[in-house]
Amino acid sequence: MTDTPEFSDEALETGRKLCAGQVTFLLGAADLRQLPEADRPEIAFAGRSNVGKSSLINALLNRKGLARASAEPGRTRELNYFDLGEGRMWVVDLPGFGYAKVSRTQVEKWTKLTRKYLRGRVNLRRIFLLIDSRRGLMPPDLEMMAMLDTSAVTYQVVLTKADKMKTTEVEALRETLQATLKKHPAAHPIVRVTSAEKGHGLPELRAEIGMLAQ
Ligand SMILES: Nc1nc2c(ncn2[C@@H]2O[C@H](COP(=O)(O)OP(=O)(O)O)[C@@H](O)[C@H]2O)c(=O)[nH]1
Ligand SMILES: [Mg+2]
Repeated sequence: MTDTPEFSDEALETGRKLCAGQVTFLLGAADLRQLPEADRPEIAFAGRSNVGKSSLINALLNRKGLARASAEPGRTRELNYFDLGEGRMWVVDLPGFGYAKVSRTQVEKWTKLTRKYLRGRVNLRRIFLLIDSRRGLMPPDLEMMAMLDTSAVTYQVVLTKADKMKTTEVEALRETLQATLKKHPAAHPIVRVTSAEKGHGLPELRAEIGMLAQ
């Protein structure tokens, strides 16, 4: 995975510093009325259950305890808010989707909440849509992308668990996805490849976050 440098040393350092800053769990919101003020840039992480969302957020922010905060029973169906850098940015862990055992009523509830959130959150800068490197795009991911396209929120695909695949395979998937994403109006053209386990791609993702916090 030899990328030509896309970020300046300064951008990488800005991202590193931001993500090494204080991060605290604020609240889990089951209703949009509970959301904190839209007074700062906001980013959100979305993905199918088990895609590696908690692991990636923890690895990015160098915090082991965060996952626990948002993995308490019930919390997994809420929008979990973290305050990054003492007021610099809201980081949101969106409820996982596509979980087979969830009832239809719960899916409908999730869809309604997410759609309202995506349409109404004015400070939302970008959604990171996590995709498992071993699986690629699955039907629930395509549904999520359709929802993001109609909400006109920029989303960037982030491949997770890259350590479980050969570099050539991950790169081929990245290329295919980037071609597919050209047809999606709200999609960011670059797909990021990450491994929460090995740390691959984390400095670059932190640099993106640092730029979004400006
Ligand atoms: N090999 C590998 N496994 C990972 C990675 N990230 C997550 N996992 C594993 O994938 C499973 C789901 O991870 P989790 O972060 O809880 O997913 P979530 O449901 O999306 O929050 C766990 O067993 C993790 O240990 C990674 O980068 N590499
Ligand atoms: Mg999780």
